[in-house]
This record gives sequence, structure tokens and C-alpha cells, in this order.
Amino acid sequence: MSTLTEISEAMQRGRAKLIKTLVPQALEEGIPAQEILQDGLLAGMDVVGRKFKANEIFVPEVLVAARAMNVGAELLKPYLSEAGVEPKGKVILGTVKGDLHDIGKNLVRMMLEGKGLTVIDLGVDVPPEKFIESAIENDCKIICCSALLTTTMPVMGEVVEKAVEAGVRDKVKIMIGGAPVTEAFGQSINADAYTPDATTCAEVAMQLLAS
Ligand code: B1M
Repeated sequence: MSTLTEISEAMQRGRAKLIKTLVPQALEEGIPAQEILQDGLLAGMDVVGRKFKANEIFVPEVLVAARAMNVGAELLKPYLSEAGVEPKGKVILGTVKGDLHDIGKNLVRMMLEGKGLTVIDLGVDVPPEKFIESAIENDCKIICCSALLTTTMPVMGEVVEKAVEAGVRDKVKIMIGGAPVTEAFGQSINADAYTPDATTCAEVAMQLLAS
């Protein structure tokens, strides 16, 4: 069995300790960090997601898988970041109110930091006004919102509305993403950018800061 398959299977079983051994092993084998993330950790998480949907596994199993995912992602962090980059700007990041999913958000954070951006991570379950208050307080030009539930996606629209109400809509770019989010949804709420994954999010954030 290849190390990537082993990582995917360890992820599915939530074996964080095994992930701690397998990820460095894969790196030693010369497998690129991005491949370990995509074809090992995320491939395993994908199976977890499908089983969760089919009621084959339940919240506790998903939580241990999520813990294993975070352990693996932390190990890859230095390899996914560009070494020695100078701070290039500040970004507010959070998962919107009502939503506790943070694995994707944490990956977004990792990629933004990898580009040399300072990330103010507000965590999960973040009310719309908190995004705006923090952006004003910290003089941030970008707000990044993550949502994983169709029921919490609309909160991203509220973030845009709160920015208008606070009179800062022209000073701050609002970026959105998360599995159920689409380009069309982004346009419907007047977000500045929708990106499908963490890497693209970091690239677009850099472009927006330069514009
Ligand atoms: Co939840 N959950 N969950 N869950 N969970 C989903 C999202 C679901 C699709 C599962 C399913 O049914 N197939 C489903 C949502 C259905 C829907 O709304 N249509 C669901 C549900 C229903 C629920 C609960 C309601 C279940 C319940 O209690 N009955 C509940 C809600 C709790 C809440 O938030 N209030 C719940 C709870 C949980 C756990 C706590 C058990 C756990 C979260 C643990 C944690 O995050 N610490 C969990 C998990 C792990 C999942 C699945 C299995 C995996 C999500 C994940 O981390 N994926 C998920 C099924 C799935 O997505 N296949 C599911 C890996 C992660 C890297 O991907 O977050 O999509 P993702 O991030 C991607 C991109 O989306 C993008 O970048 C990343 C990749 O590079 N991205 C951005 C993310 N944010 C971005 C922001 C950007 C740009 C890109 O710009 C700012």
C-alpha cells in the first residue's frame, strides 16, 4: 500500500498518532506537501464526508477524523508556506455565525500566512458585525468568510450588509468560500471574490491587496 493510501485510511479511522508518523514518512519519500494534503489527508476526509452523509458514521467519528486532519495539516504547514516571506498585509478570517466547521478555514489561514499575510483568525461561529468591527479595529483591507452549511451561507451576505452600514464597504474587500458556496452566490450578495480552495484564496487575496 502506498504511503498516501495509508494516510487516507488513517484519516478515515481518525488515527491521529499514525498520521503523525505517516506524514513525515511521506515527506521523507519526497512526496510534495501539496500532494500529501490533497491525495492523502483530503482524500481521506472526502470518504469521511461521504460516509457521514450516508449515515454510515456519525459526529464522534467525524470529530476524530477532523482532529487527525488538523494534526496532519499542522505537520505540513512549514512545507506549504513560502519560507522567509515578509509580512505583506493583514486579513480578518473566520467561519460565519452558526457554523463550527474550521478545517477549511484553518487551511485558508495556512495558505494566507504562507503568502506573508498576517491573519487575525476570529475562529468559528463569528457574528457578521464582529468581522467588520475587527477589520476596522485592525485596519484590515480583506475579510475572509468561510461557511460549510447551506443554512449559514446567508450570513456572508449579512457581512457585506454590515460593511455597508458601517460605511467601510469601499475600504474592505470581502472574500468568501466553503464547500456549498459558489461564484453565483458570491455575486448575489455582492462579495468581492469567491474562491473554491485555500490556495486560490491566498492568490486572489494577494491580487486584491495589490489592486
Ligand atoms: Co459537518 N457537515 N456538520 N461536521 N461536515 C458537512 C459540511 C456536510 C456536507 C456533511 C454531509 O452531509 N455530507 C453537511 C452540510 C450539508 C449542507 O449544509 N448542505 C454537514 C452537516 C449537516 C453538519 C451538522 C449539521 C451535522 C449534525 O449535527 N447533524 C453539524 C453542524 C455543526 C455546525 O457547524 N453548527 C456538523 C458538524 C460537523 C463536525 C463538528 C462533526 C465536523 C467539523 C469539525 C471541524 O471542522 N473542526 C464536521 C465535518 C468534518 C464535516 C465534513 C465531513 C468535512 C468538512 C471538512 O472539514 N472538509 C463535511 C462533508 C464534506 O465537506 N465532504 C461536513 C475538509 C475541508 C478542507 O474542506 O471546509 O470544504 P472545506 O474547505 C475547502 C474549501 O471549501 C475551501 O478551501 C478548502 C480546501 O482548500 N474553503 C474556502 C473553505 N473556506 C474557504 C474560504 C475561502 C475560500 C475557500 O475564502 C474566504
